[in-house]
Amino acid sequence: AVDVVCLGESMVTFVPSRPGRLADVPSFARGIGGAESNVACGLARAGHSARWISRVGTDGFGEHLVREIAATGVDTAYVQRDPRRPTGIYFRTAGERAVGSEPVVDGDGGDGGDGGDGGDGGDGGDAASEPLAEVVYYRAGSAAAAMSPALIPREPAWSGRVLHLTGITPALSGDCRALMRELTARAPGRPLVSFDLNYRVSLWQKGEGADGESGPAVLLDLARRCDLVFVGEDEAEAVWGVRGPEAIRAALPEPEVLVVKQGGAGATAYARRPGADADDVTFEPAPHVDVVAPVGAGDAFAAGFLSGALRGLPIAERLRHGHLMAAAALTVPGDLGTPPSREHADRLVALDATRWGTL
Ligand code: KDG
Repeated sequence: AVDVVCLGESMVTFVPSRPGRLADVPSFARGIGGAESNVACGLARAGHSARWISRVGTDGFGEHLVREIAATGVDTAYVQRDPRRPTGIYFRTAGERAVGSEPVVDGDGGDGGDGGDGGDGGDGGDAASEPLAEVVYYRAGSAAAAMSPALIPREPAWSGRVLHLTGITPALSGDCRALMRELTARAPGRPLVSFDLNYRVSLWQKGEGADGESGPAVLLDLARRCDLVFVGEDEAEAVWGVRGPEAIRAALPEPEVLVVKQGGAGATAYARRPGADADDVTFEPAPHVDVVAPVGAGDAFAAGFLSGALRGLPIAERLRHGHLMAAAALTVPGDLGTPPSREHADRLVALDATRWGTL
C-alpha cells in the first residue's frame, strides 16, 4: 500500500509579480496551491510514497497542476479530468495577514502558521503594521467541487496506510461534504484518517458550496470522526469560539491524537493510549525563523508530523519534524519549501532542548 493518500482540490495560484494590492498590480506569477497536494508533496520529499486524488478540468491549468505535483514524486494516477468543469484558480497577495482576519493564509488567523516568528504566529503580530493578504478564489463549480461518493469510490481513497483530508473540501459543495462523510465513516478497511481543520471562512460564508450548512458544525462533526487532527489555536477560536489547547482538547476528545498548533510558539499534541484515561501531553517549541510567507506552513507541518508518525517516531519527534518542514515553507514565498534531507532533519530533531530552542 502507498503510505499516504491525500484528497482535495488544488488550484493554479497567481501571485503578484511586484508587491501591491490586487487592484493595482499589473501582472502575476503562476504557482500551484492546494492544502492536500502540499501535504502529499511534502511527504514525497521526505521519502514516503504519496498519492494525490482530485479532479481537474481538461484545460491547461489542470495539465499544469498534475504535471507539477507529479514532478515532486507524488502519484497522480487517480486524478480525474472533467471536460465540462474548469480547474479552480486563485489570486493572492503576499501579505501575511488576511483581510478581515480571513484565515486563508496559513498564518495569523489561519491554521496556525506553524513555526512563524513572533510577528507572524498567533497573537504576537502587530496588526496595523503588517501588510494584508488578499485572497480571491475562482473555484465555484470547479472540477474538484464535483467530487462525490459516486465519482470517488472508497477504493482508492482508502488504499493507503493513512488518508489525509482537510476542512477545505467540505466547504466546496454538498457533493464534497457527502464524500467527506463517506470517507470518514467507521467501516472495515478504513485506514488511519488524518484531518487538518483548515477553516476557510470565505468558502463557508460567501461560497456557493456551503448551501446554508454551518461550517463550525460540519467541521466539528468531521473532526470527531478522524484519528489524527491538526488545529490552529487561533483557528479553533475563530470557528468554535474555543480558547487554548486544553479547551480545544475538551471540545474534541475523540481523535486518538490532537495536535494544537500555537503559531510561532510551538505545538501541543494530546495523545491517548488505548485503555488510558488521560492523555499524554507533549509541547514542542517551534524554531525561530524569519517568515517570508506563511502560506503552506500548516500543510508542511502536517507532512512532517505524518512522516514521523509513519516512521513510528515518538510524538515529540513528530512535532519537531513538523516544525522543521514548516520552517522550510515559511522561509520561501510559495507554498512548498525545500525541507532538509531525512538524515539532516533527524540530526536537527535530535538536538537537546536548549539547542533546539535556538535553531
Ligand atoms: O494551505 C495552503 C492553501 O491555503 C493554499 O494552497 C490554497 O488550498 C488552498 C485553499 O483552499 O486555501
